[in-house]
Amino acid sequence: MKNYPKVLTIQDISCVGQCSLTVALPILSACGAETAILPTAVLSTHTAFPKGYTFRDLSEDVPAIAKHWETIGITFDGIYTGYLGSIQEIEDVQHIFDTLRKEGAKTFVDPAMADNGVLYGGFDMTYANAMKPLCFYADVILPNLTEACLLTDMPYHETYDKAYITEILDKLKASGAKTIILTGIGYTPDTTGVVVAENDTVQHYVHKRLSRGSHGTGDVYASAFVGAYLQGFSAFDSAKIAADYTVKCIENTQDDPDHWYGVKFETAIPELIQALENGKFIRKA
Ligand code: PXL
Repeated sequence: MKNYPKVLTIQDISCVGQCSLTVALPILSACGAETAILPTAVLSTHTAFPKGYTFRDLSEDVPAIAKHWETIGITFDGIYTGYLGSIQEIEDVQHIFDTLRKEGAKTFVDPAMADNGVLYGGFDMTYANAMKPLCFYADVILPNLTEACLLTDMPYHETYDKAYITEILDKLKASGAKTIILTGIGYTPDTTGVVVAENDTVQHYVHKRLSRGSHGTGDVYASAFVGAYLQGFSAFDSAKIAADYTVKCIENTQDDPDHWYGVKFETAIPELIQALENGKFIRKA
């Protein structure tokens, strides 16, 4: 791989469950990036496991860690945020974008807070509203449909048409969103896909929809997207590479009912690396 970007990812450590940092770190490494982590919380499992999970809030540590890096001049080519545990952390991340990015660095926000019309355990509308300014500040956002509805105060619908998606995109742009990667969008029962809105263009990458809904696929998707993007692929090509990889991860998991909590993303890493290698010639940088 051509580039060796230095990326900071800010999200929780769910010790068991194949999401957030345990997914982002290996995928970004596979994409050839040097990766630094800033954990927002430590949980025994992600919040979809049966109740009883532990939650250690690291909101106090986040600014202290960032301050240390700032004083010794550590900066990044990309900063990518996922699940943030508190409103305080959402606010602090904006400051971290300002202080720890290299010139020309890109910021990516996956507003990981909801899916299928429901907020994740522990989050409420105050949290969802606090996510808005961060999303409208970032260079690239990667919401699913539920999160996009929360960011735009639109009602969530399970079935919809193009006009509904266009209205959501327009509202996001009017609020200041720049590149929008809207995941899980399909207009027929057996397809889904990614809508990429950038400048004045809107493109839709359509792919097959697998019947099994899977936890952690948003994190797998966002990590592969950021990894490809920092290798110099366009937003649309990164969206495609990440989508094909995520589909493969679900395929490799779907016949195992015991593996309900995440996807076997490790098994498809060779295909992800191959896609990055094969696509070298279409890179913009
Ligand atoms: O994959 C998103 C995610 C990340 N982190 C934690 C979660 C979830 C989704 O449920 O609970 C702690």
